[in-house]
Amino acid sequence: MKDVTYRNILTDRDGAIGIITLNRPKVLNALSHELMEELVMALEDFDKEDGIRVIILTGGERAFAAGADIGKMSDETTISIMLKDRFATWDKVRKVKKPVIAAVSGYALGGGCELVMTCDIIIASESAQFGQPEINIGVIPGAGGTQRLTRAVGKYKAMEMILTGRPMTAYEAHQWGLVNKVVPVELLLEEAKSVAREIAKKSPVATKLAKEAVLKTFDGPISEGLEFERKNFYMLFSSEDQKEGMKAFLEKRQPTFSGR
Ligand code: DAK
Repeated sequence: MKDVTYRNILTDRDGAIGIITLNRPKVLNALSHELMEELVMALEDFDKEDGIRVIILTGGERAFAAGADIGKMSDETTISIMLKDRFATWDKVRKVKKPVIAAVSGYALGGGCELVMTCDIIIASESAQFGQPEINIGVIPGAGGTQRLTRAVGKYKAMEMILTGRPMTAYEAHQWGLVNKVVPVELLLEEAKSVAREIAKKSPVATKLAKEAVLKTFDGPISEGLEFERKNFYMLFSSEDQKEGMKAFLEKRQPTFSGR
């Protein structure tokens, strides 16, 4: 299959493995809409390509992704963000049928952590950090964080992370069941490939159906939860605290929240 030229991601192949690397290092791979559209295009292409059995999604050494692009979100209102319906692109990530392995180094925060959690297996380097810091900028997770993190680590740890905004180290994430394995940074991609190669030897139809069946354990109820989370996320764009929180981040100062 002919590769498209992307501006925000890189794609590569290694035998039956399709590799996608998020590539906006200057902003720690902040997930702009353009990046997400390219990511979905690459995922869908690998999903269709016969020779590819497993997909690896990775980022840079310093950051997998530090979240959605705050600069592009700070002026949104409840209605403007709702009408743009950017979640439609995010929804396509979880429609990929082939197994997707996340190989995570550095920051996986906010939307970055949410993107990781849409993957099927998570391999982390020792430097990885997982967190939902949206509360620090006056909003809440909007791309599945309240639902998937809670299912992965349980109510109490999820509450702590979502309410304090404090991230977990790779080892904590492993201990809490969010990541499958922690490896030294230089072995990250190799470890992800080794798991991918093992899966690639299995029947491709069986792996797809196995993935679909495992996801069924939360697809029904999770869609209601995602809808609920999304409405609350949109609603916060009517608050002064969202404006103040995002503005403060962009101006590199501490926010002052008024509760309005
Ligand atoms: N957005 C935009 N730029 C970002 C960014 C982000 N999320 N994170 C980092 N950057 C930029 C910084 O502004 C800085 O740019 P310059 O000043 O160099 O131009 C550059 O990346 C390097 O960052 P720092 O200088 O801050 O680096 P440090 O090592 O000091 O700190 C950090 C690293 C990761 C602790 C810090 O950058 C940080 O706190 N970043 C923000 C983390 C965060 O709050 N993430 C959650 C964002 S909200 C949606 C889908 C998803 C979402 C929302 C909507 N829809 C489909 C509608 C998700 C929301 C979020 O993720």
